[in-house]
This record gives sequence, structure tokens and C-alpha cells, in this order.
Amino acid sequence: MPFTAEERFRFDLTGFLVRPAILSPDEVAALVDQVDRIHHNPESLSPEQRNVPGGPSSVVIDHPKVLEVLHEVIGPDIRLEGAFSVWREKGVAHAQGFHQGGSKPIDPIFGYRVHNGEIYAGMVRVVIELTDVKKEDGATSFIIGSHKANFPLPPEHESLDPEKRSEFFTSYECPAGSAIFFSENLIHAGPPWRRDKPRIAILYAYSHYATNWHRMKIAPEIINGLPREKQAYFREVWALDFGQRPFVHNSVENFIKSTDPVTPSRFPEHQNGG
Ligand SMILES: O=C(O)CCC(=O)C(=O)O
Ligand SMILES: [Fe+2]
Repeated sequence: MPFTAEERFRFDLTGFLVRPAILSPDEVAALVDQVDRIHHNPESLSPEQRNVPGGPSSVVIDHPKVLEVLHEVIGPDIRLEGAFSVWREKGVAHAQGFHQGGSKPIDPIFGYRVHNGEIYAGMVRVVIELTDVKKEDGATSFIIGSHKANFPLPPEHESLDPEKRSEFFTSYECPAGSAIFFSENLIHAGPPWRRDKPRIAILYAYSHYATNWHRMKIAPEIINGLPREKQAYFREVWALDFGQRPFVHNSVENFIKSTDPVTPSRFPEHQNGG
């Protein structure tokens, strides 16, 4: 399934995109089990599987249907710079309310641009929902189109309360195993979860290979447990090595062939947070 004109139109207009059921039921089941153990019984997992993006969740790192979108909206060379999972019970919300937005990007690194018919998004989130999600369940929610906003969000649009929220508030519904891609520049929130069954999801943050927002905190055991072709998404942040002739491009392919190290991890003890 190539990136379609419909997907490009949607991502550009709204700031997000849903690819339904890109994971198989077996992959979803393995991931639900892993996220359950990460949150409730981490000792039952081997160190290289004890958090995302290790173990079963590593299937997402370079999943063809994920890369296909990211290559179109970020560019051909990307890295995975942050990963966390949620097991969110009813009433629990993400720590921040609505955040980001085109009018006040906290850094140009999140910026969204289109030039010569190509999208150049900064950081892009990929959410993998591991249960079926309905639109009113309280999954990640957006102020539609705000990745390109030029003025601040008025306070009357900030509410997450279904009775008081903005007419531009939107979310999605999707089957388990779907991927939701959104520009980190889009105003978004994880509202209080509204269903009796928990929200089970993993959230990855990808960026252009020459930029980085998150300090690397994924435990070395997790990275060391990945095959080299997946470790490539944690290669160091640079584009060209001018110390070699001919110059070496920091592509996934060149990283795999090289003995280059991955980005060192600094905070493995904080690895669970978003
Ligand atoms: O919890 C959520 O659904 C939103 C998480 C979030 O804000 C993010 O991943 O950037
Ligand atoms: Fe966020």
C-alpha cells in the first residue's frame, strides 16, 4: 500500500493520519502482553524486552507501513528518538492538556512545512492502538489543522470536556493494531480515558536524522537486544561525515555496514515516562 494522494491530503489538511490495522492479530496480542508486563510485572520480561521499543514492540520501529508514511512526511532519512507505552485506566489522562500548535511551536524542530510539493514535518508521533478504539473513548485528540496555525489557541477552545470542547476538537476510531501519525506541531492531548477497559498503546517519536529533541533514555539492554537493522534508527545524529572521502552519508544502509555506535543512553532508570 503506497502513500496515497488521499493520505497526503489528509495529513496536510488535518495534521494527522490513520492507517487501520497495520499489525496482525498475533502481533497485537504479543504487544498487549508485553505492555501489560511492562506496567504490571516487568521482572517477568528479559532485560532486552522490558520496555518499548524492545521485544515484540520492535516490529513497529521499521515496519514498512510506518516507514512509508514517515519517509513521505519527514524525509528519506529518519531516526526514532523516543518511545513509551500506556496502560491507561478509566479517568486517567496524559500529564499535559492540549500542547504544541503552529502558533507557538516550542522549538522550530517541530515545524511543519510544505515546499515544492513535498511535506517536511519536524517530529512526527506514531501511536499504535492495541485495542479497538471508538471516537469518544478518549484516545489522542487534536485541534484539527493547528499544525499550521498562526495564532494562539483561545482559552475557550482548550477544554477536553465533551460538553465544552472546541468545534475543532477531533479524535479517531480504529481497529486494534492501527497506526496514527501526527505532526508534533499539531495541538494535541491525551484526554481522560472514558472506557471501562484500559487504553493500551505505544507511542513513538520519529525525527529527521539530523535533529533530536529527546535526550536518549532507552536502556542500553533494549538497544543492544535489537538487530543491527533496527539499531540503525538509534544511530547518532548527523547527516554527513566530512572526515571521510568520499563523504559518508549517515543513511540506515551505511550505518548497518559500519561499526558506528548507537547514541549512548543517559537515563535508563527513567525509561518509562513519556
Ligand atoms: O497520551 C496521549 O494520547 C497523547 C500523548 C502525547 O501528547 C504525545 O505523544 O506527544
Ligand atoms: Fe505530546
